[in-house]
Amino acid sequence: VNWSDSERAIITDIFSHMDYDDIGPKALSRCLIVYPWTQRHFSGFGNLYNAEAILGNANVAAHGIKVLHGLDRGVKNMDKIVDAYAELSMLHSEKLHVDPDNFKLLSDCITIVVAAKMGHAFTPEIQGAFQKFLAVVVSALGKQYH
Ligand code: HEG
Repeated sequence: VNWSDSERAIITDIFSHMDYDDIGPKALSRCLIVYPWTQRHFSGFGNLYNAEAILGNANVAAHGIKVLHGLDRGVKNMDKIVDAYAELSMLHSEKLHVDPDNFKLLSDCITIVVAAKMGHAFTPEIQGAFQKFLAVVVSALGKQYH
């Protein structure tokens, strides 16, 4: 993957201002509500009966923050993203059995929540760089599946 200077600057900038504690819970809960089959991996998280329960679930919120911080290794290793996600890819494949299609769904939820927060500042150029970054991470997360 080739990154232009402007793409690198945009990614660094977005993550340096990222409000993990806000965006993480919103993105994961949105994923669980919009794509309810993703709930099957979180049966240990307690009440996920409806949107309100999911939005108010502290386990979902905590895991959302953890997952969003999972993007940090990509930001710090933009030139070796596949290596940076080898271990997480193995975990999601071999141990958690998460269908890799779901990575894309969660990444789209992250995009939507970041866009809603940034408003007009989320220009097409910024969206392009951000979605490119997420697409590379999603692809890397799928690399250890066979
Ligand atoms: Mg995953 C654990 C990152 C998508 C289900 N996920 C984790 C962990 C990280 C992470 C950093 C903690 C790993 C550890 O404890 O060592 N996840 C991560 C990223 C993305 C992603 C970056 C995609 C952008 N995860 C994802 C999706 C699902 C899922 C789509 C299910 C639909 N993740 C999942 C589960 C766990 C993790 C079930 C273990 C939760 C637990 O039991 O604590």
